[in-house]
Amino acid sequence: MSNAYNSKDILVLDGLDAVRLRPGMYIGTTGVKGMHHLLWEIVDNGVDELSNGHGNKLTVTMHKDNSITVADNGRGIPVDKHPKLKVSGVEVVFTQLHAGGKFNNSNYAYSGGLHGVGASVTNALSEWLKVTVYKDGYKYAMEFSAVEKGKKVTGGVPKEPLKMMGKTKLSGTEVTFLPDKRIFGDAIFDFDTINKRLKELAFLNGGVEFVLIDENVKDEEGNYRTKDYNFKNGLKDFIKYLNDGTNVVYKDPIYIEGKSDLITFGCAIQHADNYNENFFSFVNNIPTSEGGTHEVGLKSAITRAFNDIAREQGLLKDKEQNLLGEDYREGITAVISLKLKNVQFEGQTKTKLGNPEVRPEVENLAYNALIEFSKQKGSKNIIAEIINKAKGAAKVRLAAKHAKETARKATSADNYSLVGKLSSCTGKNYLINELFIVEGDSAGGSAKQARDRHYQAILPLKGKPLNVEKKRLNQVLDNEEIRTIISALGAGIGTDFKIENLKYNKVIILADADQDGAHIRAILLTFFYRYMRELITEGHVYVGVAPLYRVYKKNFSEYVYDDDKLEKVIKKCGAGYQIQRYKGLGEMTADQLWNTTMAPDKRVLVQVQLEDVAEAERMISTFMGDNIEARKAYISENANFNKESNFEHIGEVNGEEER
Ligand code: TTJ
Repeated sequence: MSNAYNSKDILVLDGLDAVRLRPGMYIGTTGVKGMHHLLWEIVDNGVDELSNGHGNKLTVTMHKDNSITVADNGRGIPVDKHPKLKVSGVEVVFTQLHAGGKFNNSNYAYSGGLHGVGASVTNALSEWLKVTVYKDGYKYAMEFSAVEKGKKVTGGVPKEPLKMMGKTKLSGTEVTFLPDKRIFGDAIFDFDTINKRLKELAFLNGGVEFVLIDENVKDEEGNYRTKDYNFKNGLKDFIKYLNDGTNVVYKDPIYIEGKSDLITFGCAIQHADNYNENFFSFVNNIPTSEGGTHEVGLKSAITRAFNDIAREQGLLKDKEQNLLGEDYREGITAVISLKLKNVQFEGQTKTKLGNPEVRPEVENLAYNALIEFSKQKGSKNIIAEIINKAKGAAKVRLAAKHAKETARKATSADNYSLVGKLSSCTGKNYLINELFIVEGDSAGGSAKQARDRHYQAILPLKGKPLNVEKKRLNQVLDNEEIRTIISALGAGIGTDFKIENLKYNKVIILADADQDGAHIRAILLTFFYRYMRELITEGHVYVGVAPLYRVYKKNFSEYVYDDDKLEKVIKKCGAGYQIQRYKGLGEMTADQLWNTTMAPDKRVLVQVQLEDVAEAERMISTFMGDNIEARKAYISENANFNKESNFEHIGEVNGEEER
């Protein structure tokens, strides 16, 4: 059988050639993360079908050879010939750039795909891809593969046209592909990454079941590692999950939805007895971490609706002023999931919804839905709690003004006494200066000995700094560890934070790879997130990853940073190997600390990103909440920076600057 079965496909393959030529343009990177984009493209196609009410289950199966299968029980990709292109719908979907959602727009309510590039990009960057369609009583199959011609590799070439394979009672689409090693090297799919995304999709698509099967790992009974999610109450379940471990003000989250010609959305809201504001927004199942017009619209709706409801129910008297948006948002957790056809993403990370027409649309629909909600039986208590909490927030607004004064004082120049513990660097070039915040005095001491004092400053932390989750600004500033950090960074705090005054380009947190270390890291990240957010969004915050082991013998020595990599290194070392295990930074000599964690050409730094704010928030509320068991379980499961799959966020991996 010839591979390129039909000469006119050459034209079809032109687009895929462009993808092979510049993969980064389509999937961001050619590292682990880019490889996962191949999967998200396929998954999103399946989710589109299911979320439109066709089918209710999507399964992802990780195979041993790093190939991966996505199967849904929807209607199946069209098999009939495309009128213009004269090939099957299946072939169009996998060979035409952008064909994913545009094959027949009336069949797709919303164009899917993480970046909307479609399934053909996955095909173009795979060694092979197989698709099986179960549709209208028949089973069909087709196969594509990358073909080498001399030095040139062409991706996604059909082996032969779509073939009818016989009868079936099933319905759905199944796609299996193997990412091409010529593009992605030895990158492999990561269970935790896929698990997290499928769980998020399960929350966003209530009633759809998501299953993940990992054929690489078996339990004692010989069953493959499996996760199975089905959240019948969708966004309400999402909110309950996010607020797990916090004290909520009312038990059942509010749920509203809206629909117009332009948009549909669902939204869940719940208030907790803390002072934070957490909005999580999604557009077409894609997280919009930078917010945008849908969030703005929702916030206006909440303020306007609750003020009107409060007046209507006599909770705000005529002579009392309206409460502010920030009052109603104190302690709020809200999730909004919006569906929209022509999406414009903006912002630094293209995670901000730009469509201006969305703001008034969401505002009106959400306002009406909230007024509707206030008329339902059983909403009275919830509304009373919300208004009461907002009134409390309004009262302390004045106190907060006072707190800002304190903040100014904390950053003023006469505060030298506070930086007593800081060993500053001699150089004044903030573009290269680095501040290490180090857990424990002993590690702090080693770090001071080891550092290059020209550009590396050390701030040892005694014990745990203040838990900032449950405090208002003025209380936060009473804490000495926190004041030391503020003074050292020199850029102020809260609304007075001025990134241009920052004295260090990199702020590197060095904590042990254990539960206490994870806790300290979380507290510091929470503090930065709440009071110096730009520090994180502008990419100045890093977590230094310390090695867990050294594997060595005569003429061999290698540090291991990831538990999962230990075996590999042992094999590499060979017979007669020895292992040294590091329980904490404090156990390392100054030399070792320098060579593993501080020297720019050797260390492993993970740049802290807001990419997954939902998970960060959950981490924070779990860490800071009162549920100690949940906290412990969470830390060991999720707060592990010693994982190579995380190293892709790295500003530098062993000295290599970010691509
Ligand atoms: C299109 O309109 C007619 C009925 O079927 C619609 C469709 O394309 N459905 C569809 C596509 N269901 N599932 C997919 C799909 C699933 C996976 C896993 C991967 C891809 C590329 C598409």
